[in-house]
Amino acid sequence: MAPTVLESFTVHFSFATKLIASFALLAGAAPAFSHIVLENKSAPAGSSYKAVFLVGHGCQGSATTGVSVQIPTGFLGAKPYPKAGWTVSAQLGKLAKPYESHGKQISEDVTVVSWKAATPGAGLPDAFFDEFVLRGKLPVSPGPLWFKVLQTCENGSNDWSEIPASGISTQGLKLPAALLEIKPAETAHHHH
Ligand SMILES: [Cu+2]
Repeated sequence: MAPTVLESFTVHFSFATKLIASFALLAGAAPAFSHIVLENKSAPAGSSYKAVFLVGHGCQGSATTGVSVQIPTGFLGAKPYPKAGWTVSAQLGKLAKPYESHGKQISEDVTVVSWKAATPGAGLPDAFFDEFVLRGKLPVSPGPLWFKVLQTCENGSNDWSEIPASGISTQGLKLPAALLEIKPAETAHHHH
């Protein structure tokens, strides 16, 4: 028996609403995907963390030739992941608050990690996407941790360093820093 008008209307209506919902989702997610953000946006306090910075576009269409990450206070022993075709550097700096590691007093640590396209033309075209990775130890206290990232391009640059005055929403910020939410150690597991 042919479906009644109501049945066929309901089918079409629910399909239409699903379509709109997925567009809204995609539209909502687009900025998050396109800015320089962290792949894993939350992690347990005090844990070892692999920071994967996703670079979704260049500077107004120009290819990315440099990515430089300011290591936030409290992120310890940062080590970059080398990348073929790029030179990588880890700049040491004096720590405001020295810490103890394996019985040794650490007063200097990595404060800036940079990747630079090794040859002209080796940059990341705007049409492509890539990841820049470093690893380190997270602070023991929960809360937001902001990574300021300077993206240099063949033409121009983007300084992803805006941090909201309060809270963690980057809504309305043009060049937000990359956010990592540090969760209290015991609760982190429930969010997988
Ligand atoms: Cu963007």
